[in-house]
Amino acid sequence: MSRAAERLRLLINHLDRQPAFITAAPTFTQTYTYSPPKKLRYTLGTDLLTPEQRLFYEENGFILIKNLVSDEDINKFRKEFERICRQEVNIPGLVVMRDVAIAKSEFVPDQKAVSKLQDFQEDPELFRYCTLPEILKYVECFTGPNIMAMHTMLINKPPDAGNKTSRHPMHQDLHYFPFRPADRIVCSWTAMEKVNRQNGCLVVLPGTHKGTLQEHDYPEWEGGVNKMYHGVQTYHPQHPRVHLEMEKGDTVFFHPLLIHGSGMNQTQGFRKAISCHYASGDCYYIDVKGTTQENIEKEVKEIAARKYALGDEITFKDTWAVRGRLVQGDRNSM
Ligand SMILES: O=C(O)CCC(=O)C(=O)O
Repeated sequence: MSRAAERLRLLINHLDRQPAFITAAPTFTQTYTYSPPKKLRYTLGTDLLTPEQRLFYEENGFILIKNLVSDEDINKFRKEFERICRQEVNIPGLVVMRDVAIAKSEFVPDQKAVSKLQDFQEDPELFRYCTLPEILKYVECFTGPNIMAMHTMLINKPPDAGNKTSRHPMHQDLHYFPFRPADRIVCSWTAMEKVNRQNGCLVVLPGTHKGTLQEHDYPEWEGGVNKMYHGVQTYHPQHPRVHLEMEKGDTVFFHPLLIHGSGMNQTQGFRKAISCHYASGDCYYIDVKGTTQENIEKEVKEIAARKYALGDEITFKDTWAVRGRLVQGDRNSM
């Protein structure tokens, strides 16, 4: 890790806290198939996924598992979210985001002001989501046994204020990641309540994970766009879409090249989901210079430099390396 990264790590108060609550669980004792059928590229041969489930992910780039996370755990995550909104806890590194429409209006107290929490890896209660055995056993089917939790979010999609800013533009998550290979990265996204078209469920374009990383930028939306909500500039509007309507606890796992987004929240309630992006501990960092990711690299570096009063020395890689947490097996190259 570079000197700048060390300093960043220090600044966000990582060095003096114990890594104790994030114990890397021993590798699952699942039997690995030594020679998986050649055609299966996106999934690994653990004993968990049925052949039908593997084929579904291979073809579509996502898989939905019903009723995976317990009500009890989700209720605990919800309570912790409310505590954070009431500012009863101060979590190092946590990013609290506000919807662009709400941020511009007068101050709205508590959770109504918060559209998303990012980087909750230092919050023991929320980070427990990333270590749940029921989640990790699926993650392992995509990443293999060494698992890093790289990016965490609790999304609290607000009722739309009338200008459609509660939408999330269609995008590929890999746009944000300077690590590879893409096939050993996966997102888990768990509904914290019933999600449907009315309150803005996830929308995915099945099969798009087989394509390449597209150019992303801020969409030109009249009502404004939330910070960092880049969208794909070119995808075929006729591509079949699937609206992932889910019940509380249902979890979707999806590939980082899958084009996805979410619709407007047309209800009066907040639509909550919790998610983590995982990568294999054997993934490696890449230099995004000269690629479509240069714009996001620039934006992330500017935000990190401002937030932690650092200069140009901070790298895109550093901003990820300090946030990543080992949750199972070995951290070999991340
Ligand atoms: O939960 C949502 O509305 C979409 C979240 C998402 O795709 C993201 O933040 O990358």
